[in-house]
Amino acid sequence: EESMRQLERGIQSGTLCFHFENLYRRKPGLSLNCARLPENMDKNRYKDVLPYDATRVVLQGQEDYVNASHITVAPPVSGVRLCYVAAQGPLPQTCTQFWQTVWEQQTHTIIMLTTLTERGRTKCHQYWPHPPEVKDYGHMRVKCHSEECNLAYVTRHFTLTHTKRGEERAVTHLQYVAWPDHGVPDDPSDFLLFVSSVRERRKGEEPLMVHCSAGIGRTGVLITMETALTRLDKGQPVFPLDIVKTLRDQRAMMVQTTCQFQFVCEAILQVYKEKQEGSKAP
Ligand code: PTR
Ligand code: PTR
Repeated sequence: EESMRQLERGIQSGTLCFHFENLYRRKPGLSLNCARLPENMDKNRYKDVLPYDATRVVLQGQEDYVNASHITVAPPVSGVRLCYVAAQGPLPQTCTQFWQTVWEQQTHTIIMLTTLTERGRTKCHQYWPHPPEVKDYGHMRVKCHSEECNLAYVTRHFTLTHTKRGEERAVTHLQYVAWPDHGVPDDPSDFLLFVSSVRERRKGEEPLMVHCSAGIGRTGVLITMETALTRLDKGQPVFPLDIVKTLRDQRAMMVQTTCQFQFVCEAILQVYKEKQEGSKAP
């Protein structure tokens, strides 16, 4: 595969990382006005990580702001689009908006890529109750039924009830715990296993909710990885830099550091090579 040979050369020569560093972090010409309104500033965890007006998730009702962006990746030939909502880790004062987003965007899966604290600093508010408790966030009632851990991630099962409408839905929570911000996952194989369990949750074009602390670094890596694996499965060429550009056109700064980009590129190549070995085996 030509794109994989290019990828390997690009990693070895360092040109891929060079181009990554020269890619714009924010698409020129896109405004951030709603995120910057005085009444919305305390809904942003980081003052420098804001959604574009063009792709922000607009909530129903008067207060329509949440720090979250719609992300859509075009399908490979004969596939469906990959849809996501990329969000910041909720703050104590934005848990209601977070659950409202889950409800209104009709997502049944939340992917969390951060722990609640890292090196003594808060990265995300715990926006769910401990099992078997129930907690209300505005009109959203969340019940946590179960919590199971394996080596790299925690799976939780929630029931989300819209108390005004009396409707309920099952939501699954997958939390990857071995990945500090600005860094890369501790173990690429664990991470790849996690990405495959994420992929198993896909139902057509239903969006997955993905968040970390800022909703750009680790969230960008996960989306780039799932996109690349989906293309590899379909035998389509994979150009990681193009994927990152597509993401940054929808949410600024997706894939935050050069190390993260290098990590994704190497992981893609590793998967490709394992597939090749697999198909050569008798
Ligand atoms: N601080 C981030 C970065 O370095 O890319 C994002 C950012 C970039 C934020 C530019 C604001 C920027 O400028 P302005 O507020 O003038 O649009
Ligand atoms: N201003 C913050 C910082 O640079 O620390 C913003 C920030 C925080 C950016 C975390 C990225 C972060 O990582 P992630 O998107 O993976 O949570």
